[in-house]
Amino acid sequence: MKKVGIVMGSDSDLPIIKKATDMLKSLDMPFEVHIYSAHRTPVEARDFALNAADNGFGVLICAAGMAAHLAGAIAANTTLPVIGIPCSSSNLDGMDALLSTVMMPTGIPVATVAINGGANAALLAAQIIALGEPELAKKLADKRAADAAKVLEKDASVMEKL
Ligand code: RP5
Repeated sequence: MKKVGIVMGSDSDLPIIKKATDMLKSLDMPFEVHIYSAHRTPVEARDFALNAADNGFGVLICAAGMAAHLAGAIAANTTLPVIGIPCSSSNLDGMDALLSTVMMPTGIPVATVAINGGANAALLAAQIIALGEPELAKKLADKRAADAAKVLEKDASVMEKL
């Protein structure tokens, strides 16, 4: 199975990345995590992106806050799908990173999830990889069914709480 590559701009983004890695672990998916910044280590970020396909990655997840250019900078150097997580690491609560990540120019797409949306970034990565992995596709379908059953369980007892 192709690996998911995860890059965060700073170790201060770790709590958001943990939500992604927990989800990937629950799906038994291979992944690799790095700290490369579009601003502080642009050469390493570029090299990682340029070599990602040859290094066995199938999807890349990039998390960054503030003037978040990481996902776009990575996407500029690979045709692998790139998922951006805007992080709420500033006084603007992630709105800065959301706009920086989502407003990509035509030709260099970044699939942007919610602010701090680590778990959904992992799920989207899994759905992409699952296109060529029937076992993983089944796990994702089972998870959807289990999540729906939990909601319906709550529905069945909600009136008792009122
Ligand atoms: C971004 O700036 C990082 O992704 C992080 O979210 C934010 C703040 O970084 P630190 O100053 O905490 O290293 O590049």
